[in-house]
Amino acid sequence: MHQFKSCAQTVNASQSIMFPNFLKILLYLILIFRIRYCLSENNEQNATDACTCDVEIDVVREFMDDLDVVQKSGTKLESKMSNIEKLLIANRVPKLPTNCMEATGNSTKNGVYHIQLQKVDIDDLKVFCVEDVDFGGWLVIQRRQSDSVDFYRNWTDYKKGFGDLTGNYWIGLEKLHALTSDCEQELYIQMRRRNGKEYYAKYTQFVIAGESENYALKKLGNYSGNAGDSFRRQLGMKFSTYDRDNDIHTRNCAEMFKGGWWFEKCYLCHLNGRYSDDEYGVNWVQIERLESLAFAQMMIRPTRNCLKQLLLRNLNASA
Ligand SMILES: [Ca+2]
Repeated sequence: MHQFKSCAQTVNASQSIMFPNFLKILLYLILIFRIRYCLSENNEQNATDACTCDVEIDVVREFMDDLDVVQKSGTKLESKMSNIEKLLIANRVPKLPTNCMEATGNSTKNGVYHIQLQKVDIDDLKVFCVEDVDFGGWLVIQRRQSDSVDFYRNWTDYKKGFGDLTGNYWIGLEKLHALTSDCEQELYIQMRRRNGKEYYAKYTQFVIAGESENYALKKLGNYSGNAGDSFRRQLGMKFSTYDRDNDIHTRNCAEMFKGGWWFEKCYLCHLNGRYSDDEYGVNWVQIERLESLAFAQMMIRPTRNCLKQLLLRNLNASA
């Protein structure tokens, strides 16, 4: 009996769709043979433990009938399942927000919030949101404020991200690509010199390519601010680290200037340079050519186009 039960249990409905007829007949014969054997064995032994073979025969017949039905309607069933799957994917409503505009909601506090990044399968990503700059909703992708974190790192580190979310921080190129390629973003860069004077540079678009294009800086849109448009020079450049020289200089810019960046030959701005009071470090040439900044913070926020897209997506999902 035990053998019979385990045999019946191992056949599942999905396998049965493709089950060839002769195998089905063979299985049927084997099952009937085993049940009959079971019945005769029980008769001989006049077993006191009740044999449930009659019940099992009904179960097997029912099972075989089901097999027939499933096999006949197999194609229809598969097509229905595929439609349901498509509907589920199309209407996949995010459990968490996908940006700081949504994550912060009515809050006006700067701090750590939770978002999700479907593109890279991250269901719960902690991000730092800034609410007290330019109407808020900014997500921090990079920050320099001290020398506590070394930014002279290899490709893998820059790809994954490193540092402290509330301190010196690099979000990682893979996440940056996911954030900027799924929905249009704008960029805001805050900077402060050692004398305390503050600057900013804002760009209406910010798109970072995927790894297959070496995370190239693809779009910057239009500039506004008081820092000068030093980032424009790096537009179109691939990302480089000391172990991945993708710049257009004959030498290795990342090695020369101790950090990963979108170098050309080599830069008008480099916010991932060595944090020090050296001339070459965290630089924005149009603020001061030979002075390393005391503070730099890069932030992104969905553009109006992106917000419209998100609104439509949510409306479709809830319809
Ligand atoms: Ca080079």
